Amino acid sequence: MRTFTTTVAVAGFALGILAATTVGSRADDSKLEQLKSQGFARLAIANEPPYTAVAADGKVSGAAPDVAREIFKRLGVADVAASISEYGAMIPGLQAGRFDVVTAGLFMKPERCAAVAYSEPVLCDAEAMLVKKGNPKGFKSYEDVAKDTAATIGAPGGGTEEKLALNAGVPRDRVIVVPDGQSGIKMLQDGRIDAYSLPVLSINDLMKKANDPNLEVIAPVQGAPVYCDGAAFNKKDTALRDAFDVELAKMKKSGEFAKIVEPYGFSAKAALSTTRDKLCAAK
Ligand code: 6CS
Repeated sequence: MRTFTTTVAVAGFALGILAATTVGSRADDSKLEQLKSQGFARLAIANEPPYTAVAADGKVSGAAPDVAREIFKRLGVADVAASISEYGAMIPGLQAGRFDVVTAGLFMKPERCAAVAYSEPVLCDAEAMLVKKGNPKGFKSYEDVAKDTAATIGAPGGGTEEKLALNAGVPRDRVIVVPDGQSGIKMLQDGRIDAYSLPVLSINDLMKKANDPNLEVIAPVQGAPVYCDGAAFNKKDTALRDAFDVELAKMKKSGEFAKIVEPYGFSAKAALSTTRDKLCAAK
């Protein structure tokens, strides 16, 4: 009886897997079909130029959305619609179905790679700090901020720089969550933080716009890795991610990828020189 039961159980189990796989792959493929009929893909962005930007008229630009818009167009999805999110809310929002993809410079790290389905690399960058002119506290690394018991550092909530500062030993109460670039500049100018940390290209963009001779850029932050982002998809949408990667690879090969990202200051070569697997395995 037991054999019979086992046999039935095994058969049932195998049928179940087959059905799930079929349904899964059908569901997987239908995500692209759903976006095609929807007419747009919902992007999560942070509005942090040159990675992502929303103009006063609502127009979305920045290297990550521009690459995504072009790839979705090639996949038959006519346009993209973006909503602004804090970095720390992007993955939960993606998992909850509030976005179809995160295209925001969300850097690949093992814990994020476990939570989403990343495309191959798109935008790479080192880390920077904005400080008062003359760098009065002599910051070169996140460890330097940790050692100075009175120092505070601003960083995006749930962002890489917040994590780097905490991991370097800066206590939680000295890592200040900063909602956006303009607030970071203001908090630094008012002396409410001693440093503001973002990736190099974001800090340079803010510095140029602030046009304040009393500020200084420290870049790269010593000891911090060069990170790369990818477009981040829900783990159940790997067929859509794979289709995205096919078009991304073609654009990298043809030079069209470089034509989009390099005017923003990003190096196409940096993205071509690494892979998702390498970045997701990095310690
Ligand atoms: O991936 C991140 O967490 C970081 N990426 C960018 C583009 N800006 C700040 C953020 O912390």
